[in-house]
Amino acid sequence: MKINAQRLLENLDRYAQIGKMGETGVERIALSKEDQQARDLLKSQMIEAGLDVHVDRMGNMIGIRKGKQDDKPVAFGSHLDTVYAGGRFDGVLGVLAGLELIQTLNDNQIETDKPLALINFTNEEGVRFAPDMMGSHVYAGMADLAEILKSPAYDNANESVGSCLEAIGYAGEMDPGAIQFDAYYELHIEQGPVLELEQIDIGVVEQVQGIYWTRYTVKGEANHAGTTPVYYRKDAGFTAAKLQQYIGEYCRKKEGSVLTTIGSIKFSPDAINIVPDSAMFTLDVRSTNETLLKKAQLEIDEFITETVEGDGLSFEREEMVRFSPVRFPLVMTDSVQTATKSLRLTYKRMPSGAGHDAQMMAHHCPSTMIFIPSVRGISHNIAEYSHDRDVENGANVLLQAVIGRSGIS
Ligand code: HGY
Ligand code: MN
Ligand code: MN
Repeated sequence: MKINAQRLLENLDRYAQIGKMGETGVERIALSKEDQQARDLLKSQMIEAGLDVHVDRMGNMIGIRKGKQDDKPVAFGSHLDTVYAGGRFDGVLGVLAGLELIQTLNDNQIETDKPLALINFTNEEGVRFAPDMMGSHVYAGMADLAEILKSPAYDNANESVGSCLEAIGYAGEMDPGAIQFDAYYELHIEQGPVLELEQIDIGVVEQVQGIYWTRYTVKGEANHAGTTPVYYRKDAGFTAAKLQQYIGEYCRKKEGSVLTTIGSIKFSPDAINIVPDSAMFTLDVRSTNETLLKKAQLEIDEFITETVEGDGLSFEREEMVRFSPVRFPLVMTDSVQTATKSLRLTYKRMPSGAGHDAQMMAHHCPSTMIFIPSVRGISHNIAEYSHDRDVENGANVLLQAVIGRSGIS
């Protein structure tokens, strides 16, 4: 039994129109009206595929397909939201390949032993509301729902996760975590260059990097760019530049064992002729090794304190995310490997550099991921692309892994 590749590719095209940016890009920020449109389309397709649709208080969407046994469902899915100026595969591939899996079983009138669950998790990207992997984080019981619903948008303190969920009509009734899953599979693009460079069909994902997100605000004193002598300046921008230099060099010295990124920096008052009085920047630190992750965070914080105070300035520090590295259980990674070999596809056991909902679901049930190659390793970019044959291969591996786990008797 194979999936209907044409139907899946057409569906990917359909969702790529929702939040379309340029020729190939998609911008569908969590809890935006574009997210709402994609959710509405998914809900109608879930109902059409005969699923019982549940929406929990985090806005996570869960479509249940009954099985012969009244057992914990085998779950699979990912997320429909994207980053700013994102691509047409990140997240949505896992959700639509999951829908295609259901449609293929329907076409073949097959009822699995265990029930199945297709999931769209809320706000995986975390680009407007922290933390990322928000919906799965709460579903796995790792964060307090009330607290998360109060999370304000980075760009508008008057908008919260809760108020936006209400506004788009996805503030559900079910408590997150109410449905206990047997296992969770996530098909996703690799978002890196490895599979393409090594000409390998499938990534069997063994572990996911830990992620620390921290926001710093260096505080100086606004002053006139033309009248203020350098010795008199408290230039938050100049001090922040020293920190950027250190942080950029830090990961270049670690040869990939630790990655450090400043993805956003904002000066205020942000004017050409004013010495900035504040420089706010975000720090993203990642490693598969929790000791290295903690050490990097510590060393960077020490440097920030020393440099800012040495320049006579001060700073604020806000911890946004502290996710540990996760290793998936052998029973799950082997099930993906078996499914891949049954389809005569090549595979590589590998880590994930990106965070994913599976990283959170690993705290709820046995979980794992399936990667397909990303062209030129590009992602979080409108040029993100994966070939049709890789999309088809990934969806067929997902189908075989899930029916292997759920059983067909
Ligand atoms: O940040 C990440 O790794 C994911 O794309 N949210
Ligand atoms: Mn993703
Ligand atoms: Mn992403």
